[in-house]
Amino acid sequence: MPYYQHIVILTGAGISAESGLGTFRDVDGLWTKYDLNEVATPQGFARNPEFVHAFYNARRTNLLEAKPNAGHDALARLEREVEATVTVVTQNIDNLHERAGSTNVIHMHGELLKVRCHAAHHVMAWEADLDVNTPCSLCTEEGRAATGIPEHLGSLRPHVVWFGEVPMEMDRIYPELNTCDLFLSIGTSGSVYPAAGFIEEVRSRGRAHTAELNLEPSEGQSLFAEKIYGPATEVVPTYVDKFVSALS
Ligand code: BJW
Repeated sequence: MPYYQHIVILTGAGISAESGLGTFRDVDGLWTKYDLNEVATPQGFARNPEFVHAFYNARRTNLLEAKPNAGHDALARLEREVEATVTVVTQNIDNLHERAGSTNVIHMHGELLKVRCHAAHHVMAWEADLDVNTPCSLCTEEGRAATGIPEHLGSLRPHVVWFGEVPMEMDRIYPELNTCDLFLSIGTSGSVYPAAGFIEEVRSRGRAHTAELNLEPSEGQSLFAEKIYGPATEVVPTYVDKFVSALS
């Protein structure tokens, strides 16, 4: 196993599936039960905010009951036990990487346990249910009035990235992709951009080893040098074990 200095790990819903959080595009995934245009677009939220709040309230409750699994634990172990810089770029809005012990996590699609207001974009931690009447406790009356959007005066929305919105922290993510020497993609179908394009970004530099660990081949599988298929709770710990023991 070569010596790596900078490891970037892209994760998706598949790493949290065995913690009981639903994926999106699998046979029983969230997008088979919900129309993504209704619950994961700004237009859907504008049309029916109560419905979107109910969708995220249920997922928040589910997350509060969930626990990190052996896949999350293994990535935290990797960060602890190798000398390399390990960055997890996650598309997931859950906090299971952090709860497993990973300390360098970038949430490109936001965080389920945060909300923000429409008026001043205050972001705050949030574990309770949310509804259209929940006001932003940080907004002043002037701030609310300044939005010019009467129906959104200081009201709150989930701090997540919907289709058509710009993902978060891209200015931190691209430098990571451009300087890593190992890129792992774990538990993602590779069907949502810009994350689906990260493998090409990494390959364009031509210096990083690339590996996909997933239940099944993703849409971008042909672009990865190494492919390992199986449940995240099995393949990720095995991969990390080999990695860590080769270094010791
Ligand atoms: C297991 C497993 C187990 C199962 N073990 N594995 C054409 C080209 C380029 C872009 C576009 C385009 N057409 C449209 C776009 C834009 C659009 C897009 O990509 N659309 C596609 C449908 C084509 N993208 C956007 O709008 C994004 N914004 C954007 O592009 O802004 C422009 C911009 C970019 C950059 C800089 C400046 C400007 C925003 C995308 C927002 C996505 N939001 C969601 C919801 C977030 C909140 C929430 O969670 O509710 O993010 S949608 C949903 O999909 C969620 C996920 O993060 C994301 C990815 O899903 P993921 O994680 O891959 O899950 P699945 O279910 O798809 O796959 C799970 C995988 O796990 C499977 O492969 C299983 O096999 C596997 N698995 N069990 C291991 N036990």
